[in-house]
Amino acid sequence: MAAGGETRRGSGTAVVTKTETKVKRPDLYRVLLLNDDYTPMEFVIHVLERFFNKDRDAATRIMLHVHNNGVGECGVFTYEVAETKVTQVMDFARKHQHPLQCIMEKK
Ligand code: TYC
Repeated sequence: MAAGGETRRGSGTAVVTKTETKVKRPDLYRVLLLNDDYTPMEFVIHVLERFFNKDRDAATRIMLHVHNNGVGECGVFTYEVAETKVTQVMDFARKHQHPLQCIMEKK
């Protein structure tokens, strides 16, 4: 019982109420990078290091996976964090005039 209340009654009895505590796991979203023919491999590795905190090895593996398979996962986040990552990557790619695409999808 997380919270309760007691209502006194005239006859000396009481009604005890209970508030249920429900755990709600947040919805999770995958952030994905899409392959294209023009964005330099080195730029994609840098994006993965800078915005997804990957070390050089992990960043290189993910970049090559995207290059070879067309799409790959950078990380899994709650909605607001995923949205922020997508915006950061898209702004950074646009600033450097690369066509790199970053999207999110519900898990
Ligand atoms: N295919 C790109 C190239 O050959 C590299 C690349 C990898 C681009 C991953 C985008 O999400 C990407 N230069």
